[in-house]
Parts: sequence; structure tokens; C-alpha cells
Amino acid sequence: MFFRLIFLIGENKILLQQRGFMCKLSWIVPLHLVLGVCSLNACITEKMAHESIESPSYASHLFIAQINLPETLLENIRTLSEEIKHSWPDAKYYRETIDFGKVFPALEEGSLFERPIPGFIGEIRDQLFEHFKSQINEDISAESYDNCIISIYKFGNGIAPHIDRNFEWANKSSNRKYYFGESIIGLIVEPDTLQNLFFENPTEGEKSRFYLDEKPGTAFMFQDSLRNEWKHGLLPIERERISMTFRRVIVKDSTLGFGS
Ligand SMILES: O=C(O)CCC(=O)C(=O)O
Ligand SMILES: [Fe+2]
Repeated sequence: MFFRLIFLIGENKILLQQRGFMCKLSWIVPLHLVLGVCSLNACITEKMAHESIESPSYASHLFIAQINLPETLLENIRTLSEEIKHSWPDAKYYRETIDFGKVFPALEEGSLFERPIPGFIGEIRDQLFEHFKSQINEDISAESYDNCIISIYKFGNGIAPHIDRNFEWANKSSNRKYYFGESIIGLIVEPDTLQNLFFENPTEGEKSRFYLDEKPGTAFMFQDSLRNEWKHGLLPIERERISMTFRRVIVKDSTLGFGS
């Protein structure tokens, strides 16, 4: 007879929405097993209550939290000036963004432009950092996240599957003078009624696709394979979706006044 003694050292719950229905993926880490046998068990509860699956490799690279949004957040976002909105009409999927800190469209053009981060956004960033700091695999502080993008999607808008600018991307051309740090933090301010952010693995494509379960205040941090190998994207939405993304800008080349 095979006895297993399992000590639970933690339980991480990842809420995923997969192929239209909700799954609660609750993976449990056994500390050790008698007879020296170790394993990582993953169980999908609710809809797939009795099925046991291998813990997907990306699961340890995605962290999800639910935070309370300040009541004034949406209003504060809506009152931001139209003038600082940037639209992405040439992209396959349209969206509008408002950038703070080191401005993304300027970085893309190879120049540095800083728009001070308003207090209400700085507070959210600090709150998110507190949530995720023990899981972030870099030695950084809340202030390290010096690029904040607010993305505003309207009916039909979305974002094509992509990998955020990373070290590998920057090293492909000398014209690419920056990239974003390893860990990326996202926050759902207002979810759409239909579409959620998805992740998919480029080798398996749609087969591997899974969706975040988005509610107002759903926060997530991703790094490692999910950040550098998997793509994320948003299919054309039904109503409106507002999200915030916090990233750390890393300067590869100081020739354009980025400093060293
Ligand atoms: O809207 C989102 O949740 C994601 C935005 C995004 O992927 C990006 O700005 O790179
Ligand atoms: Fe992205």
C-alpha cells in the first residue's frame, strides 16, 4: 500500500476562464511525500471537479490578486485630458492609450519623454507592488515601474497577440534602444462584457489559449515564460474595457538622451 503524507505549504488560486466557462484552477504544493516521492498536483475544481491535470508550466509565472479600486479611479481616468490620448490606428486592432512616466509612443520613436505620474496612479502602482513584491523575480521597487499605460478599448477594439518589448526584441536591432523589464503588472479597471485578456503559447496557438477572469480590480503580474514566450492579446470587445499596465523601462542605448 502506498501512503502519501502531504503537507500544504501554500495554495495558489488562479482564476481562469477557458473556452467560455469558468474554471477555478487550484494548485496545491505538497512539501514532501513519505518515501521521498515528490509531486506537484493540479486540480481544476468546480466544472472539472474530478479531473486532475499536470500543473501547467506557466502557472508559476502568473499571479492574480483582487484589489479594491478607489471609488474615484474611473472618474479620474475619464477626466484625463483628451489631448494626451494616443491612438493606434495603424495597428491591426485599434485602442487608445494614455501614458505616464516614460511615454511608450515616444520610446518607440527612440526618444525619451516623461509625463509625471499623477498621485492617484502612483498610489495604485504602490498598492499593486505591495501585492506582488514577494513574487516578483527582480530586485526592484514600486518606483521602478516608470511606464504606466492606461488602455481604453471601445466596441470592436482589441490588441493583437504580442510579447511586450523585451531584451530579445531590443537585441534584434541597434535602432531599438529600450525594452521593458521582466515583470509586468496589469490591472482591470473596467472589464468588457464579453472579452478578457488571453495568453497563448506561439507553438500551440489557440489550443493553449486561456483567458483571465476579469472583474474591476483584478490585478495580475506575469514574468518568465508567460512574459517572454507566451503572447497575450484581446479579441475585439463588445462594450468598453479599461486597463492599466505598469512596466519598467530599461535603457539599452544612451545615445538619445536616455541617460545611462
Ligand atoms: O489591456 C490590457 O490588459 C493589456 C495591454 C497590453 O498588453 C499592452 O499594453 O501591452
Ligand atoms: Fe502587452
